[in-house]
Amino acid sequence: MGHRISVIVLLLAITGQTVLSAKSAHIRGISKADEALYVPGPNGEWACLNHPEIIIPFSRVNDDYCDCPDGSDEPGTSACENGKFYCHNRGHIPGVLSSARVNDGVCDYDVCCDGSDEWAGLVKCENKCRELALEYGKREAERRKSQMAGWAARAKLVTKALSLRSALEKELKQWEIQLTSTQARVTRAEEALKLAELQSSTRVGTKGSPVMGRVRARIEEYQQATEALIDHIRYLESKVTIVEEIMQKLREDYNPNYNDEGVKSAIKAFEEFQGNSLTGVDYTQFLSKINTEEDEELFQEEEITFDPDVVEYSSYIPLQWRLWIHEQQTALRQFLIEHGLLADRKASGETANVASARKELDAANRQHHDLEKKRDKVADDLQKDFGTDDVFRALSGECVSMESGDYVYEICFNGKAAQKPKNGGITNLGTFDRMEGNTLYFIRGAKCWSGPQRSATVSMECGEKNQLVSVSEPAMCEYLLKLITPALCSNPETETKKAKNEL
Ligand code: MAN
Repeated sequence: MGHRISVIVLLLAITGQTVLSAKSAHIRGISKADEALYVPGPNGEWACLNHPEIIIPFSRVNDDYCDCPDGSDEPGTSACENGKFYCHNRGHIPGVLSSARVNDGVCDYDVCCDGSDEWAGLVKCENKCRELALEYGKREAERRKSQMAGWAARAKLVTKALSLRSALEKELKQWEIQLTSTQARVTRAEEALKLAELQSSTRVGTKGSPVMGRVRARIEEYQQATEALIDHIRYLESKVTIVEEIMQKLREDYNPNYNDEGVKSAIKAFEEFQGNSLTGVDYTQFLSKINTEEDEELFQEEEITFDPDVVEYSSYIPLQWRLWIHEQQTALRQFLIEHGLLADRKASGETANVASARKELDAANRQHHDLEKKRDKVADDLQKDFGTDDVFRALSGECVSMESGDYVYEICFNGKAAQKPKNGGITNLGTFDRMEGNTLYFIRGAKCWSGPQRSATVSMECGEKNQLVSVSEPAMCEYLLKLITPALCSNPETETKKAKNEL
């Protein structure tokens, strides 16, 4: 190839034409903008564009020999593997071709409609830019038309999404209002139950309750201890009497002429003891009070009831206070029950009032929870990501399908994806899980025989109407679908402006 080009260059030189001129930088294979980069230095030198340390004579640009590692010295030939050839394609859109396709005997109209890539003459490539530009123009017009239609369809979806959202917001408000009244019903029912419990709590402590049993046992213990003490006192009294008699006898019989100091001081102390006027408590008066029969009668009482006047004090104080007192009582009772000091009355059954108050509270709670569920469902829906402008909310529940091979594939927005064999049946390809960018994910479908659960990924782009355009199964039971939808169309006007600004 290099040899062939050199011959052409030589021939052109002989005919008096200069291929490369240091002044007019008409370099083959570069854009007008890049011409400024291909100007020789004062001594006719030139530096590789991405390797300024490599300096070559400017005459070696496009000499069909690759000098620069970045291929920048050969934009118009195929000498550098990594070179790029720019075709101007006047009247159409310029293109950039890989150097290897320059002068390879093939007209690369897909990139160079002007045929400039085959300048060596191996093949004659006529300029097709006019014709291609016309086709392109038509296609572009169609694309734009469809983009406009898509954009208009999207606007309708956005309006629909907006009204769906506001309907949901209204519904949410309704649930909230109803919830305040069910909450009030619950509160009323709770208070009524507390009151009923309060009223029923005026009857406490039965004969058989543990506290009474314990009191009775303690009283018996005290009785026994008192009786034992009395026995002991009587024993000590008899001993004192014996000692007094001995001392009395000694006092009467002793011989005062004996100078026995021990006997004398004992007699003296005895006389002082006898002269002592201190008297003890008459414990015998308590003996009459220990009457076990009377105690027994006391315990015969079936129930101990509070004095109604005392209990009814509660009707004179505000309800909140009553409830507070009731709570304290309940807590105390609970404490006593837990410590085995009081029988748990629940087991013995509730009064009819308490039972019906409890029934009403249960019903109120049920109604409240049902409403809460409904409210949460709407609130969750409002929180969901339905894409920019909430647009996919409008498509929620809508299904799109296409035939492919033995199946019809179907996806339902915000619902399920399915594979329906033409000969009947349906295979679940997953339930909508999330939207990430322009992709929908359906997961946890029917289990694949000796494989994973089926799942489907739907990649989307703008289109006039919802349409599945392709389906594949890149891995077993993992499906990839392509969908066009107006939901993803953007405003063509803004697009054009953006494109113009970028240019
Ligand atoms: C069915 C279809 C196929 C899938 C196989 C796996 O035939 O769902 O798409 O590959 O099952 O066994």
